[in-house]
Amino acid sequence: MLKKIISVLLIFIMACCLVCSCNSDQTSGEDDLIVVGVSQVGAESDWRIANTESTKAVFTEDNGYRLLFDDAKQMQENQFSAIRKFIQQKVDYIVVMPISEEGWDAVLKEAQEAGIPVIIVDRMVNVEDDSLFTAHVGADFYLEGQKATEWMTQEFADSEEVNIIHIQGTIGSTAQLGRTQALLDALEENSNWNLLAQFDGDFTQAKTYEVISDYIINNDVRPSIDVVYCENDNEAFGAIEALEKYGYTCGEGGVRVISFDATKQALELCMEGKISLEVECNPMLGPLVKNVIDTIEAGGIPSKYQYVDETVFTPDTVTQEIIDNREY
Ligand code: GZL
Repeated sequence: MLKKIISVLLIFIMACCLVCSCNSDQTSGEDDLIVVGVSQVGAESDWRIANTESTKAVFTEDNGYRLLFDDAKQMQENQFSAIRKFIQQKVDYIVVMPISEEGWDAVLKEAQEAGIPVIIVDRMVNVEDDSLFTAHVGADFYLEGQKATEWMTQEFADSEEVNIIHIQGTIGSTAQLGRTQALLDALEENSNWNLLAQFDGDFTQAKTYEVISDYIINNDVRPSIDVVYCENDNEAFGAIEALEKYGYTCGEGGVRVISFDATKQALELCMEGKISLEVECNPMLGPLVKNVIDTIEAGGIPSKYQYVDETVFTPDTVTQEIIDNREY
């Protein structure tokens, strides 16, 4: 009889232990790891995939981190849900690559009230109170656009007319806002520049192929195009595909395709002459984000804003060595 009671008791105790270990949130049981919740936009472009890889490469257990990664599939509401889940899980830090600038005040306030530092990466958030985030690591997108329009000014210095098609990135994203504003400002300054059409390419190859194809076939007269200003490389791939399908040549003497990001595949097209200008936008931001967290962990105060250094490439400056050594 006694043996029976003891075995029932043992089974009961084991069951309790099992239930407790299943109920613990994802952040317990590894007290020495720094838990980082990352909300990523999606996987819409080569740039984004490289940015994700750069983030995952630094937040590893070997480096002392536990990474909770969420892909929002380009929907802002999924980012809000992910951040609220990270708060429930009591992560140590939240990293957000915001899809667009607006709408972040409430959810970032919840993170602040939970005492969790938030680091904004790549694009920016437009919030009333910038204490809602600890630091921003990214690029100066207006400057990127200025680099492109300065090149256009030199390239077309002797042209009477410059006919431009503008393919915008995800509307409301900082990258789109900055790159677009630079072009609009340059259009104001150059009265011989004509904006033939402006489309939302959503940073994807498929959308850009579709809008340029529709534009060409729905025009009574075959449009005379000098420049297609694409706000990222995947849009440039779609533009080249559509232009070549309808008999345009891309490059010197033809349509000048301008692009942003400077991924490997785009630099190969640039070296080929099909992309006339590549403005670099560096996705390898993981180490900079880790540096922000390491600074805080060491009791320091990180810089509020950190911009990455970026350059431009033309068919005359791209080399196979540059392409072979490229991280993305
Ligand atoms: C820029 C980044 C943009 C890239 C696109 O930092 O936000 O989003 O230029 C990506 O390729 O989709």
